[in-house]
Amino acid sequence: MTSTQQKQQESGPAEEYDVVVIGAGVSGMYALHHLRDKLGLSVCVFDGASDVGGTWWYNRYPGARVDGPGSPFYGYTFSEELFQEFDWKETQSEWSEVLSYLNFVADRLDLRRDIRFNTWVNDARYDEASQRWTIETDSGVRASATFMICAGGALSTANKPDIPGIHDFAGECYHTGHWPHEPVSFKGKRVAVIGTGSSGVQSIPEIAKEAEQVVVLQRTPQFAFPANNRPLTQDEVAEARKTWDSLKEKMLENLSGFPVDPNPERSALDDSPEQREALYEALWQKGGFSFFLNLYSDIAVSEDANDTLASFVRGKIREIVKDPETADKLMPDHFVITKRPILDDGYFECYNRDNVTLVDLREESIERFTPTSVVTAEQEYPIDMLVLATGFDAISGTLLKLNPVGRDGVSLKDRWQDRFHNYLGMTIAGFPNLFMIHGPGSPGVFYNMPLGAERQLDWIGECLEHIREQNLGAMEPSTESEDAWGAEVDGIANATLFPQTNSWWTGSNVPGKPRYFTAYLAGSLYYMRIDGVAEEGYAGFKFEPAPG
Ligand code: NA7
Repeated sequence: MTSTQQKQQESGPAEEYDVVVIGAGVSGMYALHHLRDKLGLSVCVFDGASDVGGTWWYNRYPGARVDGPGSPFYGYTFSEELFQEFDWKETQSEWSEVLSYLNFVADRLDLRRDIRFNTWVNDARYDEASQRWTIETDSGVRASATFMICAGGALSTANKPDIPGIHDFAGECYHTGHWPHEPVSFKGKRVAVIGTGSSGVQSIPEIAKEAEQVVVLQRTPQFAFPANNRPLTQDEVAEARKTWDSLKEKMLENLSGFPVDPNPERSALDDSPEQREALYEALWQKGGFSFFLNLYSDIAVSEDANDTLASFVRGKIREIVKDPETADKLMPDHFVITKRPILDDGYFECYNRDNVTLVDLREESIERFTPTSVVTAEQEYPIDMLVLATGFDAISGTLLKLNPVGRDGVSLKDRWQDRFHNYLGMTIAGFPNLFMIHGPGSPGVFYNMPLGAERQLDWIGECLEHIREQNLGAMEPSTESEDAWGAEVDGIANATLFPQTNSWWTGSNVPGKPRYFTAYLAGSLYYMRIDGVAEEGYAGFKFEPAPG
């Protein structure tokens, strides 16, 4: 008797679907709409949260905003109606506005009737005889489906530091990625923040406005660029609505999935220092993600070109931060943009406040927590609240936490010990009919994420139709095609400076995680590549006929 059959005997029959989707965030929501409403499949989505939104449901910390190229282009493109009818208010929307948008989409597409909220999927197993996945949940619901789509998010499993005494700290303690839904007051409190990635950089200035004292515990100084968030003007919104077709076309053509014209290929070293300075200054003043979309083409590949931008930003930090010692501690020393670029709103400025202290953990490491303080190698800081802005076990962490069990009873943890083996960033040998969205080996966070999810799911939809039309039962890639794909991913990344920096992109933020650059860095070319595979009859995949 297989373990699936055994479980079935123990806890009764499973609900049956064509597709189960894990995660009701941006990707899972589109998966449901596309597969249910467009392809006519029976679909059930599971999510541990009480409503839609994924990342945006969880990340409600003060200052949390879209920090990519912002609204109105952080949204779905498959429906012109959705684009025309939602009123985005700011260029870098706050989490609550993105959540309103996702609620609007869920209402409009009547998604909630097929989503099981407050239901955490804690087991997933493939049965070779029936060619089906069976999932178990913490609410006792069991479901079985031919296909399983893992849309649990690239940034959803919190990375929490294991520091002696941290669990004894008796004050309030929050991780930015699991921020409480009730208001959190910093008034009159001494707050320590660990972490200066996007979440720390966004939240620290907001916390400092209200708290009595803020102690920032910084392990790696970061480059941050002005967000220059502002209200969208009525003219901008009207123009975007009028030119939607051409905007969408641009998004599909653009390497990163945003409606901007491609840059002429130009090295930073082709310009004089004065010309470079003028460009960098203009982009700094403009703010937003335009910095990264309008740069020289070799910033991420040439050390010398990279240094021109890094020096410019270091100069800005020195200009903004009044105390030279604090400015020294804030000087980043990695290649600029090889850690996720951060957009800030008054981050460096907040170190000019009397109530903000910067602790450089490279000089003064954290030794332990007590119930009322954090103790470093230099001194004890009494605190009332601890904010962990310490990021995520990104890209692979959420799927590994589920740890699906595939063919021959092999678990994903076993399969992914040394590397996140996959083909096309969506499929895994030994795990038939399982698809990942924004997983390792895909462009993921290097592409406009809602659009990227749409494009991956459109591809998956066509693949499911192919399987249905050909009366096939299961598909999975060969290990040879995984190896070739891995070499392609590595080849693209290794031509850049990205793998040289420790970051969550390389997995180096989580102890013991395989350290390599997992994203397919060629942006939109990825979608041409996967379309090519489909056109060649799904080259690199093995198919099995449907069961008798
Ligand atoms: P990030 O970008 O991973 O930042 C986490 C921060 O926490 C970063 O400064 C880390 O330092 C720091 N960190 C992590 N663990 C520790 C320990 N143990 N001790 C001290 N400091 C630590 O996560 P975010 O949530 O800010 O942003 C994630 C993404 O969300 C972001 O890139 C956007 O795409 C949206 P490190 O740099 O690793 O030395």
